[in-house]
Amino acid sequence: MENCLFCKIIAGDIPSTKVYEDDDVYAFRDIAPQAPTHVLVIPKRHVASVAACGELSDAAIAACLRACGKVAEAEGLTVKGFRVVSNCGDDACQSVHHLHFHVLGGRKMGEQMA
Ligand code: DGP
Repeated sequence: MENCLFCKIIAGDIPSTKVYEDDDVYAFRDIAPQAPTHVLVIPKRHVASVAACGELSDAAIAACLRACGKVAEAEGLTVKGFRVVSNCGDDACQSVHHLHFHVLGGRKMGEQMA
């Protein structure tokens, strides 16, 4: 989608540090990491958020979640654990309106999720 930051990253118009890619998914390091490992997993097809997941195929949604697990495995997070977060809308402070899953790990997370 025009004027979408993450669509530009997928297209290579804005540089990113790629961690994983397949037909449906692109994953790259967050520019402002909030944990020792902080990777963003995004569908290549533009949808705004989890609330718009109905616009994605079941296969594409599954590919995103599968990719979160693959990234966590590749980053060595599966032994001690990791967190997957998707902010959706203003109350959740979503700042980029292209569905994305934060994969966070490498340290003990806070017990509070919000
Ligand atoms: P959220 O607040 O949930 O919408 O998360 C958006 C994330 O996107 C935030 O953690 C910072 C990250 N981000 C914003 N701009 C860029 C960028 O140009 N490159 C990369 N790699 N990450 C970005």
